[in-house]
Amino acid sequence: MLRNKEAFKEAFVTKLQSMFGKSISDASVTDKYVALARVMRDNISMDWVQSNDQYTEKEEKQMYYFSMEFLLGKFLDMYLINMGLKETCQEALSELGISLEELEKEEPDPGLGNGGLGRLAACFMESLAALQLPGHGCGIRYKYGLFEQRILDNNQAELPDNWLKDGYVWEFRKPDKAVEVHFGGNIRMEEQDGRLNCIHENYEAVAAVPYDVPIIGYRNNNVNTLRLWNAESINDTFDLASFNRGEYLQAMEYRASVGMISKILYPQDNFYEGRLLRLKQQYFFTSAGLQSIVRRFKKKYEDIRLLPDKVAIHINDTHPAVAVPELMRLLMDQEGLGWDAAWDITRRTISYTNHTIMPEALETWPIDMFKQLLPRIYMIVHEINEQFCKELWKQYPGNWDRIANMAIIADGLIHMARLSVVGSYSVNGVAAIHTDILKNHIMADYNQFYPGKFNNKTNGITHRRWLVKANPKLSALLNETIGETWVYNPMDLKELSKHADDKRVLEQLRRVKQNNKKALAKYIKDQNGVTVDPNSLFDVQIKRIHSYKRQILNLLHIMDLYNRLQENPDLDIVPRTFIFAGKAAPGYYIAKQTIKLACTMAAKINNDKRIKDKLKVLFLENYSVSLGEVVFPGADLSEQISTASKEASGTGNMKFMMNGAVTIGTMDGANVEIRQEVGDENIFIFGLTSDQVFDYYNRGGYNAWDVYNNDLRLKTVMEQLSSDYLGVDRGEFQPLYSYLLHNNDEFFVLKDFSAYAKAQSDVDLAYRDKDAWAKKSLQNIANSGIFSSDRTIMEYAEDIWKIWPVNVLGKRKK
Ligand code: 26Q
Repeated sequence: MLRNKEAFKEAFVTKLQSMFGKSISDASVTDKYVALARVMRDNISMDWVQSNDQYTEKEEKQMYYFSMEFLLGKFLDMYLINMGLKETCQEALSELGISLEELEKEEPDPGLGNGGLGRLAACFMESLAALQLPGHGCGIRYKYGLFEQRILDNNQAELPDNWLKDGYVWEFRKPDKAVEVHFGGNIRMEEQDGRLNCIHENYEAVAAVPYDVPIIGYRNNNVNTLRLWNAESINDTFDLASFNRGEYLQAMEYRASVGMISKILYPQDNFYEGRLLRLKQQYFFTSAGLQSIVRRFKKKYEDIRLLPDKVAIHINDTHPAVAVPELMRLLMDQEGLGWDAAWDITRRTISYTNHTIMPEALETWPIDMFKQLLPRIYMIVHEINEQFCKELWKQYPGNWDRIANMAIIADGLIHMARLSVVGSYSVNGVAAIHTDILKNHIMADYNQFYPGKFNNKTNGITHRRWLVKANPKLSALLNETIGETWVYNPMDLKELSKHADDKRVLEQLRRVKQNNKKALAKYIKDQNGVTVDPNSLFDVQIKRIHSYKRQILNLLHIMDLYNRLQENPDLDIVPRTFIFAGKAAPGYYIAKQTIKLACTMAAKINNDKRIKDKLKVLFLENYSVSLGEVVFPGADLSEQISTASKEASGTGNMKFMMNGAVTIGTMDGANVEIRQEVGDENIFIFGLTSDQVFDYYNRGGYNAWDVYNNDLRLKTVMEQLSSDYLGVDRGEFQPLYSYLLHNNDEFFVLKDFSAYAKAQSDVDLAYRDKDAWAKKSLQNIANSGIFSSDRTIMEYAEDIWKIWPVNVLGKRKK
């Protein structure tokens, strides 16, 4: 239908006319964007129907990825690339006098996630479709995504992210597929035909209405579904009559409370807060998702016992952990199975990924809160716990401590990670070191009790978004140098290693990087009004602001560099541009102060003429998928400096690597595997190891004040932090100072400072040799294929989900 540009032009012009009654000359940029997106949408829907039909026809097992977050990014360009229509579209539009790039700016960037976990879910969706796997997403259609960040007077300000205000062309509302979700009320047992039945009464019913977003495979005909649920009042969807009974106020109150459920994404990342609304959100989308899965399953199959053969359900962290008791409920109360059969099915259907070992991120719910909101679900959790504790007792008779540590319900709390481990057949960590820590420390008891259940699946990123889309110049160079197969087979990037000593390739690579840095410099000039030199080393830390990620370590080091430059303006250092971006949770004081510190330092350093432009500091506001797509391609150095053991994996580290940045980092998360792939000469590793960190936690022996007193350079910057040195009121950054010293530096910032400074000076030396640096950059790209989410998804598909590619027959061809 859109095979050539003439057809494309015609479809576009026709759409513009039929939708807006306008010709090109009348149409606004928004009109043109919407028309283009609509043309694409029409084209997608045929393949979508085909995919679903053929998945059903062939009786293929389906996988559903349940996640509270999907950090999607923009789709238009991605879809054009995956459908093989980008050039056709570009040419067609340009002949009509329209710039595709300009239209792309009109698309909202749906920020339905906080950070790594949400972006991982989005990368997985893309890879599933690319690999022709029948895998779908299930989540929430938040009216407001992650807040928009502005920097005002060096402080973070939060604005609502009203991403739906102009409509969203990629979603398909499916009111006929709505289901009901029930909250509160009470449970009555009733005997019927010699069977005890559970009757749920006096509950509050909420309508869950799906909005489906198509996920398009790369140059195949597979279109999978991301189903996002919207909460609506039953009156709106099912029963307008009850509205007319004079219960107007009650009805309005009910409406408002229902509307809240899918109103906003919680902006905390790696931090748990036991809010009732959060639990409502969790049960809302999990129940809706499971109901629609069971409904679809029953349309095709008679025997519910086949569920685990035809359906895999994956829970992204514990946020959808109520899937375990909810599936039990559906199987027993709705399908009439007994406990044992239901439990057997549930535990062969659900698998779980853990994304953190940070205790403050582990979810627990107070029994009373849980019971009131979800009375039937609580009964089931209670019974799961009883039976589990009995098993534990058999295995470890009399070992109360061990049993208490493993029980799902303990100390008045329901432990969602424990529920997830017990209720699933597979538990995986997201990088080798992380899985190791799970198996040997955090979940060691479970690992012994369930041998073989724990496994590793190192994270990945979709190289089609993060390389093909974000870095077209590098992609073109790769195509020219090693052919185009790497787009399907990312491991083929290894071919690039053969050119590691080819001066011409190194020179081309340098030129690509230089151009990307110029584009980034322009973005910086436009946004921050600061001129940066593309010849300086672009040193980048972009990620959520969190104490364990140690942005402060980076900032303290910059202060030290600045001090040394002030003492000696002729100090021989490679000019550097330090770039930061990232959001702080609105209530996270230390994180917000960290942003303020970065912005304050930027103002002081960027305006200091004495240091001759050797140092620039930037804080780019509103980090998002779209901003990442501009920054990763222009980075020389990737900062991955979390306290060892704290960063489960990291995925930004992979995006940098794939775009030819070299990593400075600790032996944490996937950095360990990056090092293994590129070799010691192509990465800068420093700092405490996770074993050393655990040793200090367990045995003591670390005193932050000792480090402080024995390192004059460090002491100086710490004193500056607590003074008015940065041109702020004395005491402005005292909280950061106190936080570091008075908590005995729980993330070992002071402890790792000198090792970090040394690693940074090694970077400085290495960067001077342009050829040697380009070679490091090349080796990073060449060895990044393993970090494609294609590899990750293949492993999940084969080892955990047992799903297989489906070749959808359709019009588009490879
Ligand atoms: C939980 C309860 C209440 C409110 C919020 C939350 C919550 C929300 C988001 C807890 C955790 C998160 C997000 C965690 C996250 O992004 N973890 C990251 O996951 C990545 C993908 O596996 C890893 O690469 C990162 O290392 C890990 O930090």
